[in-house]
Amino acid sequence: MRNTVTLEKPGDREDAIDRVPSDELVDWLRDMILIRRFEEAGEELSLRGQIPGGIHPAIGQEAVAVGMIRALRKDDIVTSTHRSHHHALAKGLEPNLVMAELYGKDSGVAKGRGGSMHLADFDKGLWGSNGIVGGGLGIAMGSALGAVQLGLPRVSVGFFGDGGANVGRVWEFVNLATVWKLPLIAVCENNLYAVETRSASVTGGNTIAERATGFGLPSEQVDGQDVVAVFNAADRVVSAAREGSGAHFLELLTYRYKGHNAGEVVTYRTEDELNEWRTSKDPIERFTSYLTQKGVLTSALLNTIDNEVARVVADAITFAEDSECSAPSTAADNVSAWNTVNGSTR
Ligand SMILES: Cc1ncc(C[n+]2csc(CCOP(=O)(O)OP(=O)(O)O)c2C)c(N)n1
Ligand SMILES: [Mg+2]
Repeated sequence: MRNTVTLEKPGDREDAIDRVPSDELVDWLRDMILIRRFEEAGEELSLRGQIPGGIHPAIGQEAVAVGMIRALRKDDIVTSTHRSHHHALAKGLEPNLVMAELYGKDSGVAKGRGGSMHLADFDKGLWGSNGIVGGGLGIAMGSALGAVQLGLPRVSVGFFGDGGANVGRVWEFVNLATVWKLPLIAVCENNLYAVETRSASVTGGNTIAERATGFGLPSEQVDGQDVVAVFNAADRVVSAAREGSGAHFLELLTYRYKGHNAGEVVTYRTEDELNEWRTSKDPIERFTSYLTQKGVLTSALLNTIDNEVARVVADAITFAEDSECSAPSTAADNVSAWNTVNGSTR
């Protein structure tokens, strides 16, 4: 691993994980297993042609979403990327409505207009997944600026990938968020690849986290396969940002087990590399062991969770398949331009 830039940790503060009740920790594991099973089902449905358009599974990246988002309050804001289902489910969007959106059905979170890359639920604080690499961070920055202007105590988290970290606009957002001391957490979800490109082959400097320090931002690189480490880091920066310390940067090291999109034939990495991540760093396995050692999880409880999650995913598929597509006559609804389809001039 390359050099790490660590954020100063207040000496008198216990790790945030120690304050989380046991039943909540079990909920985190349930969320992580739900994300994995939802994504596995989504990939299979996509390959069978049930889901139109592409999807980008986040299998392997569950701890990033759950660890970050569990450190937030419900009214804190998240913006996501093209790889977004894990963020959406961790932010509390209903699996039925997310699955229906992937199917392009009227009952989906965006009425089937957006699909996988345009999940949004303003009531739940998800201000959109985003097909424009690095674009979501700008929306999170706008949300953080809005919070300051309106005097709202909310914090905004903008996710982007290692590919996004090589896009100029990301650093424009980071710069302004620093200068304006916005309550923004910029989170680079570094899964080592951008489509077929190995991040290390196109990324200068020691770490992505270190780049942020050049803008004067507190910045930290964290093991993104350890939900406890992600949560502890997230809690530190979210609390600090909420108290007015300004923007923060986290680089979370993670790995996607599947191709860039469902069905991609992966030719650009070795089986050994994949197996190493799957066997020795799997976030669900690691958290399962952690909870078992803590005496919080038994194999019977894990079995119950597995069965519950299987039911939730099966119900989501049934819900999506039974839902209707939007009526063609509504195709131009919510289009913010003169509506010439049905003759209205607004
Ligand atoms: C501005 C822009 N450029 C290029 C693309 C095509 N594209 C889609 S995903 C992607 C790779 C993104 O990699 P990364 O940011 O590491 O996210 P990951 O897919 O690994 O989650 C690219 C280049 C795009 N969607 N938007
Ligand atoms: Mg990537």
